[in-house]
Amino acid sequence: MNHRWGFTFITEMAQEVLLGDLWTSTPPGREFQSLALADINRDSHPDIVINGTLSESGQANGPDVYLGDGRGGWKRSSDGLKVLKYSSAGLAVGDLDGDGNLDIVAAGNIAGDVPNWWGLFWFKGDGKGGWLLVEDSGLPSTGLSVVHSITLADVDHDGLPEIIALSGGNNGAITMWKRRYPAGTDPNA
Ligand SMILES: [Ca+2]
Ligand SMILES: [Ca+2]
Ligand SMILES: [Ca+2]
Repeated sequence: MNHRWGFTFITEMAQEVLLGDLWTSTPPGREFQSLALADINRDSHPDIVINGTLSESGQANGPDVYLGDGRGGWKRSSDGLKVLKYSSAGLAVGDLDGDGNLDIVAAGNIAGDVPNWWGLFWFKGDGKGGWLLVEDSGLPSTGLSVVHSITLADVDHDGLPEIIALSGGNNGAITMWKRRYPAGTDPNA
């Protein structure tokens, strides 16, 4: 057999290299919905960020990060991210505050099992794979219909990215969130 593509399968517990026709589903009770690539820890090796890691109700959820070693090995680096009740597919990686370290903006539900209680959460990166939820980010922590997709773009060319989120469901909408104050000029900081 002449396989043109092999693949690396990354699980929660371990990474295995599977070639060819093998396929393995995610473990029972878990689901991953979205993926982004970025060099989180600035070692020039791409890293993987995943969101929508739904597991059993009542467990802490949130994005997952796997740091790549450049040789196909991956190390989990998700400390500080598991603060949500549920997470959805909404995920983007970028430097939200211009400090040079990549941040994660992820959609999730921190409030409970209620429709339209989805929000956007800024996890500030330390450039080494550590994460801290910015509690008073000003982003909505609830009130959105389920967020399927997020992207970042500096729409107004002020040097900081805006957050553009697509909500689905009955109250579907595209919303854009802009920092009111560029880095270092927030009078409330
Ligand atoms: Ca890296
Ligand atoms: Ca940053
Ligand atoms: Ca901007």
